Amino acid sequence: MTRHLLVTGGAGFIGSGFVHHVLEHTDDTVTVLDKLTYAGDKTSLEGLPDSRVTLVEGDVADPAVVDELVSAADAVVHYAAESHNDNSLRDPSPFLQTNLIGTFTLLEAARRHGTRLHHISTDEVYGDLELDDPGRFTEATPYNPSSPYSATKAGSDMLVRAWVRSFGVQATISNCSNNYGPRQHVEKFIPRQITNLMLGVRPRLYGSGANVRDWIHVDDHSSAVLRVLDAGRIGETYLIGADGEKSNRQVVELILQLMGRDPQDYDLVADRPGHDLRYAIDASRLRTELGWEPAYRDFEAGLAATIDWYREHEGWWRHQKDVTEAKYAASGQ
Ligand code: NAD
Ligand code: TDX
Repeated sequence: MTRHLLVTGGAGFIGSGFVHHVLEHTDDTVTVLDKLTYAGDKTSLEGLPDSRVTLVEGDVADPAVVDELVSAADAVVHYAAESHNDNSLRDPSPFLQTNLIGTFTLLEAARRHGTRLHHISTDEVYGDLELDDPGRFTEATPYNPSSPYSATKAGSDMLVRAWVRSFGVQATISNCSNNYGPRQHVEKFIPRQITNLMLGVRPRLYGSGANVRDWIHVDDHSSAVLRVLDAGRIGETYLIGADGEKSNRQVVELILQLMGRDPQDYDLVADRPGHDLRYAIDASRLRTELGWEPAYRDFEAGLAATIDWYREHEGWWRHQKDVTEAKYAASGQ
C-alpha cells in the first residue's frame, strides 16, 4: 500500500537522507515541511521527482500550516529540530521554540486527525557514559541530558510519551546515535574537518579528543526509521545504533590519513562546556524485535565515500563555511 508521508525537517541532513531513502525503497509520496533555516537546503532534494516530493516552506510550530499538512498525510515523520549542541550553548532560545513547541504543535494535529506519528530523537537524552564503562544505553536508561539541545530533545520525547498515554496518539520514538554521510552541515564534526582540510586549514579537536561517539551511516538510520514506521509498536521507543564507537581523535586521524595527510596534523582547541564523554547504543530491541540490520559495516569505507561527496559538492557547502567558522572563532574553537 502506498502512503503519503509528511516529513518535517526534510531539507536537513538526516531528513533529506530519509526522503531519498523512501523514494528509492518504497512507492510512497512525500510532503516535506521545512522552515529552511541556516541548516535547511532545498538543493538536498534536487533530482527527486516532483510527482512524488513536494516541499512546503513553513514552521513546524505554526498550527495552521501543520494542521492542514497533517490532515492530508497518512503518517508523519518528525525530523525538524535545531540540532547543533554548540549553537544551543550560544543561544538556546530557538531550540525551545522548535524542539518543544514544534513537537507540541505536531502532536496536537496528530491528536485531532488520528494520524500516525514517528518522532526522531537522539541518544543524547541519556546523558553520557564514562570512557571505561562496559555498559551501553538501552531503552530503560534514565534520561539525563547535559546541553540545552539535548534537554529540549528529552522534553520533546516526554511530550510524545504523554500524548500517547493521555490522548491515545499513535506515536513511536527512535533515539539514534551520531550520523555521518552526505549533506551534513559543515558545523558538525566530520564535515567540518573534511572541509577544513580541503581549504588548507588544520582539523580542530575539542579538549583532549578522547570523547567517544557511536557512528552510524545516515542511510542506516533511514532504513531503521522506515522499519519502526512500518512495524514498530505504538508507544514504544527504539534505540538505533550500529556498533560504531570511535574516539574523536581516531576519527580525525582516519580523515587525515584518507585525505593523504600526516595523521597527527591537527590542533587541540577549547573544550565544549559540559562536553559529553561517551555515547554508546545497544540496539538489541530494534534488531531482535524488528529484524533490522545496518548495511554500512565498514566505517573507513563509509568515511572515504563521505569525503568524496564533499570533494564533489563544494558548491553545496562552500557558502556555509565562512559564517560557520566565524561563530567557532568567537568561542576559540
Ligand atoms: P539539521 O540541522 O541538518 O536539519 C534540521 C532541519 O530542520 C533543517 O532542514 C531545518 O531547516 C529544519 N528546521 C529547523 N527548525 C524548523 C522549524 N521550526 N520548522 C520546520 N523546519 C525546521 O539536523 P539533522 O542532523 O538532520 O537532525 C535531524 C533530526 O535528527 C533532529 O531531530 C535531531 O535531533 C535528530 N538526530 C540527529 C542526529 C545527528 O547525528 N545529526 C542523531 C540523532 C538524532
Ligand atoms: O570541531 C569540532 N571538534 C570536535 O572535537 C566539532 C564541531 C566537534 N567536536 C567533537 C564534539 C563531539 O564530541 O566531536 C564530537 C561530535 O560533535 P558534533 O558533530 O557537534 O555532534 P554531537 O555533539 O555528538 O551531536 C550529534 O549527535 C547527536 C548531532 O549534532 C546531534 O544532533 C545528535 O543528536
